[in-house]
Amino acid sequence: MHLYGYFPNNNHNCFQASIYYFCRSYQRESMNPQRKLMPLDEFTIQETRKFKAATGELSAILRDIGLACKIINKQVLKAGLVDILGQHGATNVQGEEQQKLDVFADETLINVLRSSADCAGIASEENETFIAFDDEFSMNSKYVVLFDPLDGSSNIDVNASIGTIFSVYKRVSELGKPCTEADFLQPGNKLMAAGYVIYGSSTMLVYATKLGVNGFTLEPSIGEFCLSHPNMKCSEKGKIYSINQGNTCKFDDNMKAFLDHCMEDNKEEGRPYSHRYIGSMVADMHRTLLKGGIFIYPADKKNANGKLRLQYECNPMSFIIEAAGGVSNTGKDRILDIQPTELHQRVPIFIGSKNLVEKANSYTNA
Ligand code: AHM
Repeated sequence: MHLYGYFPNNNHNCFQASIYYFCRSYQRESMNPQRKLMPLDEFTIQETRKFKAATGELSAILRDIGLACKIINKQVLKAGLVDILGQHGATNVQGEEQQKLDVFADETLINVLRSSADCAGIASEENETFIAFDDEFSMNSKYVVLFDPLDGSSNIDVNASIGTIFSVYKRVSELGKPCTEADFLQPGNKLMAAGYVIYGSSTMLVYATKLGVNGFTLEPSIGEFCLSHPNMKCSEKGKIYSINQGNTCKFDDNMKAFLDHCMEDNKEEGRPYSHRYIGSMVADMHRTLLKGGIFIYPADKKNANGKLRLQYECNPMSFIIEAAGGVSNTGKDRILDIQPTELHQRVPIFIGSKNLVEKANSYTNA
């Protein structure tokens, strides 16, 4: 197309022409009243209408989580500018150093959910025990929320993507009373919804229910998460493996044999596979969901149960990946069928495209 024709005088250079053309088309798009943006809230309300008995409480919780994550996002974006980076000085229940943004994210989610009328209590990776909200509205709420407020926080200082992971259970304790630990120790197969927010080159909220997985990109000009990735599917056949390969010396022989398989030259099977590892589960899982592949955090000689937490990381991600057609297990057992016995328990995880998880399992179960 000859862009010069768009200008009153024909002596602009190509760069100016591209900018002009971009602005014109952006203006046309954004001012077009026919253009339909589907905000998160509207989408969840429409989904709720598919169930006769639905009360809208789950939609309200997703809206609250979305709101808290927009506040966290604002702070994550500012992190390089203000003195908010670095260690907070305290350690969490896993003995890890907390960073200031972890604390901010944790408090933001707790405060937003506490003041909403739809959440009976929360459990957070950053806190030793759960919190039961004891006001009248909360005690009559059906749902509890679990979250890892800022996963992959060691990546904050290097400006790599980090995220918030959340999950929602229907409580099993009596309504009208404070929620109990049993509400938070339910297996993943009882989840009502789970999702994550990735704070990356754009900010996205991805959440799953049994109806499927949908992704929403934060549109900064209106401050809304808008549907951008409807009905997400995890490819059945992946070609990317994601693991902290620096730990190989601690892996058992079966695990090492699977890694050798990934690195082997085999043209018919498209190997060697590509290796990608950010060290931020949300970022590694987001890529796995969009492009296929396998993410592994296995048991090793030092950690018999791996590193990642069942309730805050593995269950929500497994629920999302299974809802998108993928597979998730410990190398042997389905993650979602594990009965948790404690709030902060860890499990090994093999998660992603069917072909790769099954192949890895053929090694781990050999
Ligand atoms: P965090 O809770 O301290 O952020 O740790 C969780 C993170 C995950 O996001 C990531 O997959 C994993 O730890 C990386 O661990 P490693 O550095 O051992 O590879």
